[in-house]
Amino acid sequence: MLLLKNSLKGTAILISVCLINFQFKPIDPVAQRTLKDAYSSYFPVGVAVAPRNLKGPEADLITQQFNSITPENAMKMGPIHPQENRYFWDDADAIVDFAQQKGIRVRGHTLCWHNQTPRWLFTDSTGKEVTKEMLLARLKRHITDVVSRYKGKVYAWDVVNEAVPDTGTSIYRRSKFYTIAGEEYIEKAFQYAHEADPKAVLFYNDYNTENPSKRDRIYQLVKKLKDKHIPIHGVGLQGHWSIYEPTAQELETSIKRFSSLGLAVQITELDLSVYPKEHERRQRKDTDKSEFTAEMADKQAAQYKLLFDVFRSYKGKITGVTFWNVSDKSTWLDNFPVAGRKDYPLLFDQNYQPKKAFWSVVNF
Ligand code: HXH
Repeated sequence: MLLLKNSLKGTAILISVCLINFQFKPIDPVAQRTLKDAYSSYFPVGVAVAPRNLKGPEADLITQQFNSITPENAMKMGPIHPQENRYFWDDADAIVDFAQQKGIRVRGHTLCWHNQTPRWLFTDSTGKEVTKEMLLARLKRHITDVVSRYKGKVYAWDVVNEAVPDTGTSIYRRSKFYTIAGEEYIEKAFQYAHEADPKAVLFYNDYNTENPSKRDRIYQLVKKLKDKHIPIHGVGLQGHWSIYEPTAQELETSIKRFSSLGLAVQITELDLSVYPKEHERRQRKDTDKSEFTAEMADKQAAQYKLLFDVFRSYKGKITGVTFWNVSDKSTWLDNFPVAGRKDYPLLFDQNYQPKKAFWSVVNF
């Protein structure tokens, strides 16, 4: 009897010791580090997703590591508004519902972009190009419907995407929006979005923002909007960079320049290609290798570290960093710009495991 009593007592003590350990002992802080925890006092860390990422191992990785998500394609005009009188909400709804269930914020992408636009947008029922008035009326209806549906659920929007050309001296890309409506379409897009959700944080978003000429023309565009009191709150640097670029100085120049206008800066589409950046689509050549070497892993870790060191040093000015896809298993850079070539631009490998670059980002 005494023996039984003692062994029960022993078990009780053992259980309480385990509980205390479970509750209070920090279990290897390094192995436990996640992106969202490491950066919790700096900015939300986000990821671009498709509905298929919201099940299985990718869903677990997303909820473990990220506290913001962005639909990679589901909220673009083509997918969400395929015909003038028909919206396709399923994919965007699924992503927003997932985020709400998991307590993750949503960054919307994108309301007005010259690519992935639906065919109906620029033509009338007789096949003729629409007038400026018609284009702006359609843009207003599109933006109002989309922003209203997710009002209070999407905290920030890329309102206008990639309106500045890469080369030349012009501020405005000669897109159909521009040739039909002139530069006013940009102001209008921000006004429509602000009217639909006055609390949403509104961004102009672009790539190649470290190119001095393009940086300067983007600056002029957003400055003009600010001077006219157009409701714009931030600039998105897409961050489609590589293991070779940008330098810390180039990045800092962009952050300082845009935040000098009182605008928030977010890195909205981060990935570091392991190949030198190319600016034309092309076929794969025999000399194009598709492997992820140890040298690439080291260089990528060093470049990610350099960039996040800069991001942290602009605490308060940088208000978000979003990765463009979940893991190297599949990314938009597979086959782009080189057909048939795989890329390895993210922090998690093809088996969803953290890469060397992951540790260089969370250990600081
Ligand atoms: C982004 N564009 C978009 O914002 C995002 O919505 C999309 O999911 C992925 C990337 C980046 C981009 C812009 C221009 C561009 C390529 C990518 O043009 C090129 C065309 C050929 C070769 C190089 C660039």
